[in-house]
Amino acid sequence: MLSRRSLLIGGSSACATLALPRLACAKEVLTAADVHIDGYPTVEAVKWIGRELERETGGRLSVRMYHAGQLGRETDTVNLVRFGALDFTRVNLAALNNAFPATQILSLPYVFDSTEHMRRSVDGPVGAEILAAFEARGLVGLAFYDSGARCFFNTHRPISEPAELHGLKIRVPPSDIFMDLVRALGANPTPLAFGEIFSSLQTRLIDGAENNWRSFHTSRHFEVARYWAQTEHSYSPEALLLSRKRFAALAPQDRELLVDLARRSVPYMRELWDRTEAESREFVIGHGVQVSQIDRPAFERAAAPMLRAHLRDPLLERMYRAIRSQV
Ligand code: GTR
Repeated sequence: MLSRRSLLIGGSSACATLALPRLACAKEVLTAADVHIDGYPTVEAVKWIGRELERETGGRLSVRMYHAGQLGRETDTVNLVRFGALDFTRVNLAALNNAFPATQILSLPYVFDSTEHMRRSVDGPVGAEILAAFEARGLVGLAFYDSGARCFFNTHRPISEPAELHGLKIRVPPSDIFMDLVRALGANPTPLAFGEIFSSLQTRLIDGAENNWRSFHTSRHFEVARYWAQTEHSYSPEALLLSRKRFAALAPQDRELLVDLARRSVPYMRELWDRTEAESREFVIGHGVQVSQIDRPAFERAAAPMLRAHLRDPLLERMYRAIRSQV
């Protein structure tokens, strides 16, 4: 893992340090972090932005991607970006739920009926309002990316109804929403960083976790947890965030370019997502993972009280109504 100090040094541009006129500064490398491995659709989308940026600026601006969690946990990378030690981070909204309450609406259970429904919502006014909310705390919200439908997987048994989750220790991301949901379903939530899931499954510290097909495959969790339940309880999307400090230091035309490229990276990412999500599903099933269909109304009923409790917040309630009107 790189030290924060080396990042700070690497991240500060010669232009800023030497107060040289911008045009005299040859090259600026923007740094980016992602917990996923190279080739994962979110990593590829940010690399695409980097390539386009380099092309459009004749090599003056580019992006260096630190993938596979090289810069640590998602919550740590968010802070690095807020303080300007790192330029971009791509994290799931789960890592932002506690610090940015507006994000909770996109992570709550059974808010979306399908991928298309989630995409419509993040592409519309609700998505725009949430991206704007990042400004208040040193961030620029650039884009939402897909993260599929999150489902439970475990090392013990097939699950088709909530009662079968009772007593299992289930890893959750660092979000009160996910803690509450897993508790509501009768399991024991255990918050852990993404990078710790594989070994925690192996050592039996946890019995399972929940995530999408692509991440289940590429993080190799399927090699240890052999039971997958198609719960689709959350579509919690990914966010691409940029440091507000870095954004402010860019020339106006570079800012515009970056915002435009982030917007255009979304269809690129979605295309990649659709293809690789299906590939991953086939791959893990081909490698012996047992998939159970679930009693969806039973899961929705079990999650309903915690959903209602969170919707007591007027902001979330308003957004929920807007999202549900777009089914
Ligand atoms: C994945 C997401 C990651 C990370 C992970 C987790 O779906 O892409 O950014 O948040 O879930 O559960 O920690």
